[in-house]
Amino acid sequence: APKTVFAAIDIGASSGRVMLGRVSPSTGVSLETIHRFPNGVIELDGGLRWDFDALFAEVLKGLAAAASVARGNGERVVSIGIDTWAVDYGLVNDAGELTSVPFSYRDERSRAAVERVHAVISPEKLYAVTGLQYLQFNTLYQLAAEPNVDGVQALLIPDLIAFLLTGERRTEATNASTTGLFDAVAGEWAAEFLDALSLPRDIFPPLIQPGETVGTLLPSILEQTGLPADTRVVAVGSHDTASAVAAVPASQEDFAYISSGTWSLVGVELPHPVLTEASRTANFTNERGVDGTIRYLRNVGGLWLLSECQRAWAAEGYTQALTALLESAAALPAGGPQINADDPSFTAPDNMPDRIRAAVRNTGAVLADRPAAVVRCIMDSLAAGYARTLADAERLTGRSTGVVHIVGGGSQNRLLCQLTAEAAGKRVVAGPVEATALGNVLVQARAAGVVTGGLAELRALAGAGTELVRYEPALLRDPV
Ligand code: LFR
Repeated sequence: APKTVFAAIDIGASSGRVMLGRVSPSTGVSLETIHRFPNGVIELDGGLRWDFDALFAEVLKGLAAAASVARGNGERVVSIGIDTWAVDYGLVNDAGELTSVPFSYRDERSRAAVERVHAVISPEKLYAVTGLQYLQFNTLYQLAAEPNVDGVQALLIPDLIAFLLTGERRTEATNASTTGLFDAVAGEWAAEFLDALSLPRDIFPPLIQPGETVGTLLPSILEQTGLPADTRVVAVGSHDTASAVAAVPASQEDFAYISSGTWSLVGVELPHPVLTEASRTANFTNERGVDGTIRYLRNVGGLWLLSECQRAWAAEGYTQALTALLESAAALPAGGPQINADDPSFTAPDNMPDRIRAAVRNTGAVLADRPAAVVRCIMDSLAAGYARTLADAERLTGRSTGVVHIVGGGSQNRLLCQLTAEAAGKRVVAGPVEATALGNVLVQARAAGVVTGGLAELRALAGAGTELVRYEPALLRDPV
């Protein structure tokens, strides 16, 4: 029989890719990137949106390439898993057509809707049921900003891709938990809130859990991709952070994690939500993880600050490679100026170096007008934000953490990892960089029966194929 492979569609805010994952219960997972494509917010019709048609075309291109690579190897793609960022959705009518181009959470339109929602449901009540951190772009505020939701359903971005591939409408549960309309304890839609906001009860399709089958591919998709007729779309942790946390290679129970990419998601895994008022005021979230776990975390600013600076500098003709820039930043002395990386004023794109300099000025300090100084400020600020959030997580859960795992793009940033270990006073274990795709593939592999076990087993496999790098809190630099 042909060997089994899994296709992972993993789309982030700055790029997407289609990968093939090969899974062995003894040696772990190997990932092959088949197709990589850029992503980013675009300005269209007076809003910041995602170029969804272009993204879907790239997905099909990637799946076709994956089918042909697998065929060439005598392998069979048994399933496809999809993950992207959370919160955002496309509105689909009865005919199955998108009625508009999906908005990005970076668009400002939801801000005005926040007060309207809170006038109907208090923030305290919202938190007591959903356990979701307040972010101005949570799905419920975006929906409240829609002029009309009659006769349409909201499909979260990964669910929208799954729908276009299979014709089946589902809402995957880990991502549903970021809508602000999901009951964290019951694991069901919060019908009372849908009613209170005059949203149809079926504004979202029914829930599906990671590991369950969404459906098989539509004939037109089979034709365009050349995938075998029995290829299934399997629900994974479709919220990218849920997939990433599922692949944190923790071997001890008292671990914390930082999924560090465009955003930094900093927290711990819990069996039950924490819905206390202290948790709400600290703005910790109780998002759902794979296998019904709770991702108890907080959004901390992320490498978006850096990528936006790089974009601004490139536009000015300054194109020093990131590694060199980070080295210059690492050579600067500790104790420099910091910003609050979480400030919503950094959410929108453009002019990032200027905005960071202005934020430093507001603290009464001065930031040198040099890219290395700006980069150092970003790294110091992120590390401080991570440390603060880790300490808050310990306080709010009453659990102490023995090790901090950093996964995602930020795990390759040695300056950030070292500064984090120092600021948190804890050992940091960095890697894998591809945790999200690994989590995606591993949940598919378990659904196919190729691997068995719970998250601990999946985590051991996630760590097996990667070299993890340790950073100790004591300065490793030469003593003076
Ligand atoms: C990370 C992420 C975060 C979510 C943010 C917006 O990629 O999914 O978890 O808060 O994007 O959707």
